Amino acid sequence: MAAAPTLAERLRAGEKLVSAWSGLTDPMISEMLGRSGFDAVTLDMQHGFHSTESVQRCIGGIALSGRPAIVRVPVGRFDMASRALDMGAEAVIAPMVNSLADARAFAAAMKFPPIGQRSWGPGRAIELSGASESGAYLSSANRGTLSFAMIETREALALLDDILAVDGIDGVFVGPADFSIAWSGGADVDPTLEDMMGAIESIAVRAQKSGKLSAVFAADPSFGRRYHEMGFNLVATAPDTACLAAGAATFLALAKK
Ligand code: 3PY
Ligand code: MG
Repeated sequence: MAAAPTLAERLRAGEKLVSAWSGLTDPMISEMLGRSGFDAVTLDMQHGFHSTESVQRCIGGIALSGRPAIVRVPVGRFDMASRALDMGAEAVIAPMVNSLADARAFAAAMKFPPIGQRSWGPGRAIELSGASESGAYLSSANRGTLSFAMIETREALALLDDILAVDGIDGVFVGPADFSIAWSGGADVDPTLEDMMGAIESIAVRAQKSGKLSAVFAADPSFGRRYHEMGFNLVATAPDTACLAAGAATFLALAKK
């Protein structure tokens, strides 16, 4: 039986995918998100509660659901980016990449030589990826795993083409909440701010022109289709906390009806 296509293969083939978003640290929760039909599950270490240990455990839960895991590391934690790959993540998102130095450091942590300086130790990743042996993993990992640099400030937007040109950066990931704070000069936080949607669309268009991928967080899930139509390859939505709250409220309302 042919192996299922990886996240990288599906995105590069032009599929429009949707990832769920996990901030809660129990592996059953991330497994359930994977079983709900999302194309991937993202574990958030920046604002969610995930730790090194919970990422390690939750990647196992997500693997049980047959889905790929993505990890968002905390700001500047490029060491954790390598560890997330070692633990079997298929993609890593680095927040607040606001300089070329950040982008290069992230790429270096994510890619083995000659592109970067990732250090060898992917035991768990080899098991989960189904690679037959070390050499097979080494030769496929640089292309098979994805690095997404977050664009969520005006500095990052100004540097977009340079960030996209960094060897080892596979794509960019827009954070519309932080972007709205930057866009409004600190006056507002509104990830659906209409006034900035043209700028957000231009990020997807420029990524595509440079042959790289683009992704975006949709706080409002009804933006999913719109973002895909703008050209984004991947939309992340459905935080587990919001799913739980919305599901519980629905049950309660129905029980009282
Ligand atoms: C943002 O919208 O700023 C994000 O980082 C999404 O999680
Ligand atoms: Mg952000």
